Amino acid sequence: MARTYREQGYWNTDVLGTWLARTPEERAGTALVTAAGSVTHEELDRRADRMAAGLLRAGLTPGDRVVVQLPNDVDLVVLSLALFRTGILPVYALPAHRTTEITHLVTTSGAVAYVCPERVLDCDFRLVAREVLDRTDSLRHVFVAGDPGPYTALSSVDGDPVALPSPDPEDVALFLLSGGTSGPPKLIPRTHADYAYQLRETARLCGVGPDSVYLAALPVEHNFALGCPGVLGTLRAGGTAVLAPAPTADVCFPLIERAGVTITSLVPPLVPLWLDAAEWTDHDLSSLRVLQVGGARLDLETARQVPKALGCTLQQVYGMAEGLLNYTRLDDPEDVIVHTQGRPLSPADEVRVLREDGSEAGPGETGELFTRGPYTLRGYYRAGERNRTRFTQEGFYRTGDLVRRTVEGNFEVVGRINDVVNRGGEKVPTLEVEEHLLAAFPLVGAAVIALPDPLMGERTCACVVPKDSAHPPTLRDVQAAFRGRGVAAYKVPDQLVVLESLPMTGVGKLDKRALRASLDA
Ligand code: OOB
Repeated sequence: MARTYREQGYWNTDVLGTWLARTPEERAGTALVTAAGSVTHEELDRRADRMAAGLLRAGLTPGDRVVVQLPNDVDLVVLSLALFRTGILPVYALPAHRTTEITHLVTTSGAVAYVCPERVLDCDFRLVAREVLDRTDSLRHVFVAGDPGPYTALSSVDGDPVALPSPDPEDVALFLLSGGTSGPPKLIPRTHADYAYQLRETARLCGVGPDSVYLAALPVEHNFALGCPGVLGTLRAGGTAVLAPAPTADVCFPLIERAGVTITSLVPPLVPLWLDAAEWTDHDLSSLRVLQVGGARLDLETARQVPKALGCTLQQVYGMAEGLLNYTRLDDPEDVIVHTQGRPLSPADEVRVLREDGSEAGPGETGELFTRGPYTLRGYYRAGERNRTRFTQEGFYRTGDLVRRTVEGNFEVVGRINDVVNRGGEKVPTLEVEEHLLAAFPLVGAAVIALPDPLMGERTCACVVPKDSAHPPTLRDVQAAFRGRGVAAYKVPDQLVVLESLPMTGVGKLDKRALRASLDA
């Protein structure tokens, strides 16, 4: 397969981090915009080279792993480019992650460094770093954007540019996190060649070029805003990336007006909020051409309203950090754009929709999606046994998604096989939440299920059976316990149901279907 991808030009000598604008006019153009100011391509290039030199001077070496957790800001982009250029591998954590998740990422990746902000809202990340250092043994550096406290300031990672090794295009360039089908997130290795192909091809599909201005409203550490085409795809096409510290309309609308944003991406729960705000705003949003929506299912009514309310084209994106990306095309008929989640990005993407017995499902019939292609992983990093169940012998990735394919080849996502709550695009692994509940309270049993939610699509409902039925925990107790355990806020259950027992199947397995049905009733 690798030979085919090379021969057909999907993989070439392109590596990440080196595509910045070349002509003098391009180099003088704006690469990044934040609320605080802007940075040209030339300056971004220079700062990345200086940080690359600083990282090597600090003793990091190519192949080392670094857990990166920074808000959408210039530092995050400079650092990413510096890491790609040195062959040091970022492990992208989400801004919402806390000690539990960061500890897991450091342990699994064997990271030698953790890069975090000084603080965001109520969280002092230097305290997170302290706990992670106590619980792991590979970390040698903590770099902090802002006041470093006892650690090293990221701004001091600097040096006169040095000759850099050129990475092999088929080497791993970065790690993304799985949405977590069960348990904590798994690491997804993405190579220079595969990710560079994704960036080229997504920019082409979305019409992103030197005149494009992409707004990163979602966290840049997530595949959607990083590379679909996102910040990296826009930069390599010579365009401008705008970095928003939050995805809310009050933060993003002024940036859209100021920078003349042409394209942005959102998860579904944000869309109705943007549509409402657009009705009343004084900001000029007329530069916006494309709104990409993905991460979870977008409802029909909202989808229909987008073009009129925002004056732009809607593009549905059904993607995954593991690889495969599906898009509705900008010139698709309205019906396709509103009703489907699109079709594969690449002619080399192989997709199979299989019934439970493994046979091929027909058009319109629901089955599980299996996929293989030039930018889809062949195995999670250090996942051993798990890889045997998540991939077929021929290397197809089992997505766990239940889909239908229309006659024209567009997908509709109808649900999931695996146990995960899709909370408006944020994936909550139920097993992990159950483990936290059982560890925090004296319980006979715990089961976490997704319930339909008007805003989020799905919300997390924790069903617990307390040992002492006279003193059951309350939702507030649960919230406090999760905070105390240093778990990302999006994993805290939205609802708590106290039961006397949990329904079981014939063979004595927890029957979540029956549980869901009893709560619906
Ligand atoms: C994106 O990536 P992940 O890795 O956070 O989550 C992937 C899963 C998919 O397997 C599917 O279950 C769900 O999220 N999903 C959708 C969807 N897009 C993703 N479900 C229904 N409709 C959609 N449009 O979520 C992601 C990565 C790149 C681009 C966009 C989204």
